[in-house]
Amino acid sequence: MNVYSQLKSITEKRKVHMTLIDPASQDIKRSTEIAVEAEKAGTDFVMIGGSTSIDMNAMDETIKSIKSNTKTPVIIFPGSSSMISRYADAIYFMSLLNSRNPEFIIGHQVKAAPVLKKMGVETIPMGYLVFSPGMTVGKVGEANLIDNGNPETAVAYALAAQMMGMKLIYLEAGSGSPETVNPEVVRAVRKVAEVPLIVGGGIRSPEKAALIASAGADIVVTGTIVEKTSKVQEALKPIVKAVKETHTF
Ligand code: 1GP
Repeated sequence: MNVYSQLKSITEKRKVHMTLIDPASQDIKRSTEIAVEAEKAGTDFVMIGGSTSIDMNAMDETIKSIKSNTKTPVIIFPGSSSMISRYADAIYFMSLLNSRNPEFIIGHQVKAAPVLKKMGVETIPMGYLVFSPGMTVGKVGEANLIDNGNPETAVAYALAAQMMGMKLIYLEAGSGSPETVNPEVVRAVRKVAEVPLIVGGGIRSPEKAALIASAGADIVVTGTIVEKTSKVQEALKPIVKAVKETHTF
């Protein structure tokens, strides 16, 4: 079963937790330790990537190390066309739909596509939407930030992503954001989404994770929380539990 089918079949039964590890934030040894601890905490998938571009060799070495120490599927969350690796289980073939710069909508994708085809890595088409405050990804990705209190704009973008054939929709407040995507925005997008909905940015407690999941996120991503603690498993376990036990209502 490919990663997308695996993801779809889990989201049909329950909510999914993903751990984001940014290889630009620490060395390979530490990134691997975080993945090992996150697996013990019950995370479903590991995402590797971020807004700071790193080269293919660093991606390869990080993913090889994580793959040889864990069984959790690894999905690349690329910030640029160089952030690819044959060792990953899949890559989000993502488009930052609300960027002002076509490079982030289609440019990097055109550069990466022939390389990915040769590698044979599974590509999952994903519409990526950045909300205020947007943090680093909002600046680097030159996003026209979507107002976090404006469900109409978010819904219009999500519908457009879906009509373009994207298989996932990601609502992003920005890594380390002081606030999450507004649960009302999540709820409104969930109503029209026919594909799994990912939400991330600023989720650092089980309560916030449950709030976002109950509003309609199928997949909840946390990143900063595991990079800021020496007790990854302890910090992550209650968040993973909250996500997996929450239902949309
Ligand atoms: C960022 O959505 C992810 O792309 C995770 O955000 O680092 O705030 O958990 P945090």
